[in-house]
Amino acid sequence: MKVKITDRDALIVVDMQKDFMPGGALPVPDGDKIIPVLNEYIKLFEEKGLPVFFTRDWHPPNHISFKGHGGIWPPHCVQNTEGAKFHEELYIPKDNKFIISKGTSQDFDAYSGFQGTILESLLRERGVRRIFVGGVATDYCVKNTVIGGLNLGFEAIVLEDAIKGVDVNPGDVERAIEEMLLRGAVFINRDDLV
Ligand code: VGL
Ligand code: ZN
Repeated sequence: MKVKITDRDALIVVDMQKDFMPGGALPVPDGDKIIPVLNEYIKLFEEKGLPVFFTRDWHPPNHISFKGHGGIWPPHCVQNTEGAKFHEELYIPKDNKFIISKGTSQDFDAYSGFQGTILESLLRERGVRRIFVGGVATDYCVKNTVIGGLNLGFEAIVLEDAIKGVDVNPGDVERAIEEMLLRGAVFINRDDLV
């Protein structure tokens, strides 16, 4: 399938932080392997003058999603720590990029980049109608960001070659993909973009 990028499009790069990469606190297996192709998408959007949004998990130290504080996850992406930084190979444009922090309050978690953030208003201000989404994890923050966007009326295109999941329960990634498809997301690869 061929998809043409227009000036109503934006790219959302989900949670490409050290803690979600191999060696991090909550690693997504092979999470770093998608960086080269993600960078290609990022540069393509940059060349076309289109906005690129980078979401990041940005939790306080006693966050509700952490084990011992009501949640299931090991502590990860704690504000201002090394693990919360973006992977150093991730390409971040100088201009027309936005960092969206989520899960920033102790008592509130957010798997979607739209939850408790200004992402929607930033997209609407720019006339964005369609979001292209890549990053990690397919079965958590990517899925919820895609569905969150669809629920708000955006079209959503998932970058199939630039996502990775965790599969805490085997089949989670497959089910996440199925759910995104059922809700109307379209899946493409780098070669589909013109
Ligand atoms: C995520 C688990 C906990 C994600 C964030 O980015 O997919 N997963 N917090
Ligand atoms: Zn988190």
